[in-house]
Amino acid sequence: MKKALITGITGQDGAYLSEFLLGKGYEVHGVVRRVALEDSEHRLWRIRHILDKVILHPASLESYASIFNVVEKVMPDECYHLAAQSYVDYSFGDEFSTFNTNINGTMYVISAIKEKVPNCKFYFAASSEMFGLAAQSPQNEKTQFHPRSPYGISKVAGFHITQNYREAYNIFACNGILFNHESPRRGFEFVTRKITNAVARIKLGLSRELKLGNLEAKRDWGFSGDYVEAMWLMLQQAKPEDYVIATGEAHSVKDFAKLAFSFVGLNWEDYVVVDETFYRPAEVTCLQGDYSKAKKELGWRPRVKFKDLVEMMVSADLERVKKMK
Ligand code: G4F
Repeated sequence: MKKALITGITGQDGAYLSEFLLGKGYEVHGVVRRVALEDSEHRLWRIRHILDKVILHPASLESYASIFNVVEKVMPDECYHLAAQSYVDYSFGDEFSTFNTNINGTMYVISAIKEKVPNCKFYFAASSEMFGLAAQSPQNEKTQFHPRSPYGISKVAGFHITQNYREAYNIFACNGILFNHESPRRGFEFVTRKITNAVARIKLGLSRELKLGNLEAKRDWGFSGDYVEAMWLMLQQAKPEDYVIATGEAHSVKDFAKLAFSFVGLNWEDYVVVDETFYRPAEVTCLQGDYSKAKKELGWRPRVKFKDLVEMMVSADLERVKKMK
């Protein structure tokens, strides 16, 4: 039985990836913070339904020793390094901890792999935020990086660390350059979930308005459940490489809000208020991915369309908020 180690197993992607790997017959291990184990009700909700099937290990991305111990104990065949401070806006407020978690944390994981289990395949969750103010659209694996946030910079560093371990130490290490990917398991701080949660609350009479920042920003939004398959496919190839994973379509925040409100029969303009406190010091105005390499080499393609993704998230939030009422 193959063993997979997932950092960030309690997050959106970690939960979908765990389900996917369990379905493939893997023994799934996850790195979690000790506080998560102590507060499982709140912090383990995304993997509650599979808690009896996965093996959790307390460790912190801030401690090399703790990561090393987990790697030594598990000796994984594949390692998916998903854990990060992943909210772009926070990264402007706390660059130091973003760099510490995202850059040093990546170093700790890949370095422990090199020391203890060098044949383990390694996946790094790189990001379309690395493209930032991109000189070309759509962006592919050859597009130059121009990050616009401490988060984006930290992911560029992680990308190069991953490439360097591949070139210097022959580690089977891949970068997945994933564009925005969402689901009903998305955190509430991200714009898609913020919108669908607000739509549900407004529809059910619990709220009256939704404050948003830049409505014109465009993103290439896909479904997280589709994207975890691409992570796995990268590690099944003959050679380690880097891949863009996206839908190829860009939509604005306004488009998302308009569609989400329309699903419950409401007009977005009656509820959305622009609040400049949600603007970022440096914005990424448009991201759109070209996933043709992944399509050709991995045989991967996105399944869930934009409209279906918005509907899936609104429906899930309506159900959830109804139960809480
Ligand atoms: O949902 P967001 O916060 O996601 P963002 O910044 O694109 O980052 C996400 O995707 C990346 C992949 O490219 C990941 F690497 C990263 O970890 C994260 O998952 O914001 C999307 C857009 C931005 O342009 C933002 O300015 O929505 C705009 N926006 C407008 N109003 C807002 C809001 N974003 C948030 N979070 N909240 C608002 O009220």
